[in-house]
Amino acid sequence: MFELFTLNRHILETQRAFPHATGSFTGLLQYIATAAKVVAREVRQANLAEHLGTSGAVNVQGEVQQKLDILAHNVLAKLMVESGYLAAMGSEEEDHEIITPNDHRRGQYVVNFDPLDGSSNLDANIPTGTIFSILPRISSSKEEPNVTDCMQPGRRQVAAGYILYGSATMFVYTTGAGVHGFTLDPTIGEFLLTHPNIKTPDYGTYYSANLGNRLFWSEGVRRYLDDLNLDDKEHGKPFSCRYVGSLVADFHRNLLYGGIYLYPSDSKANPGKPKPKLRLLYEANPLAMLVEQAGGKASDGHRHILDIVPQGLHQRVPLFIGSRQNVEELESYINRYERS
Ligand code: AHM
Ligand code: MG
Repeated sequence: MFELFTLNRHILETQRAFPHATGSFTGLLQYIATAAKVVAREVRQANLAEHLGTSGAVNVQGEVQQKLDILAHNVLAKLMVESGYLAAMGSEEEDHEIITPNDHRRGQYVVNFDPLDGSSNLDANIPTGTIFSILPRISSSKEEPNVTDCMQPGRRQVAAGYILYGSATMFVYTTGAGVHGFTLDPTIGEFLLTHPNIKTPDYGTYYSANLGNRLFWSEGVRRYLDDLNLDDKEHGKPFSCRYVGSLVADFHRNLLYGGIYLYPSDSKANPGKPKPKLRLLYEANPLAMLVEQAGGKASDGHRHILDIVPQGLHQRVPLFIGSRQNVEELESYINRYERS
């Protein structure tokens, strides 16, 4: 008989190691896990329940919102507010920070999240994900929580994780003591530990990038990509390219198999003015904490992602993330061909 190690048990046992833990953090993670099960159910039934397609609205990023983007945001936001453990949150789907209303109990934590990443893939039945970052509240409990609570460098995260809605639903998280993955057993409605203490290979031979943007990348990134495509068997080259276009799915695959995910700045929409796409607070930071905990690295080409001081709730950053040696090799190309 295999050991029935549920996510709830894992969270509780991890937190028991901290003698001063109040249970708030444990409670918050449990609420997120419950919300994830609801979102997973909705994603699975979307085709039948007519939840696919666009909502007709556009979010602050200028992106068309899918019906499920809004549904996932509402489920997560409602449950986290009701938990009583949260002071404020930042969501990809809301222009401004969301403050827990003062008729609710306000807690000591802040969550930044992307409710349903990769949602433009939904109609084609391709995996999507939820990404979350948990920070300590910095405003005092006597003052109103505010946007500065959400805008903290990634190094201050106390936990981070994602839920992957793939062929199975997985919950992968870290509280700074390794990365642990759980698979939802739909017959009992529990996440079960299937991937304890995930370590990412130090070097991998896969890369994930939208190669359609290649012409609009900087010289350093282009030369790095050319290097990966060389005939050099000793270093596992040419690498294999695997790109789903859903960050959680691409990241998860590389975390397990090793390699690098790249989303550099590109000048496709703004000739001469390269711009990044992915968001720092609820895409790059949580995945950076996870990858570092698994032994990998996350960089914007010059700096550790986790050291960046946020300038805005929806700030975008170039993202190079994955196996440590691969990311460092990319950085050496950027240093050689570009000035910061
Ligand atoms: P989203 O948060 O609006 O879904 O956008 C983020 C997504 C990532 O999941 C994915 O890696 C990337 O955007 C794909 O971008 P592109 O279509 O340019 O390859
Ligand atoms: Mg996203």
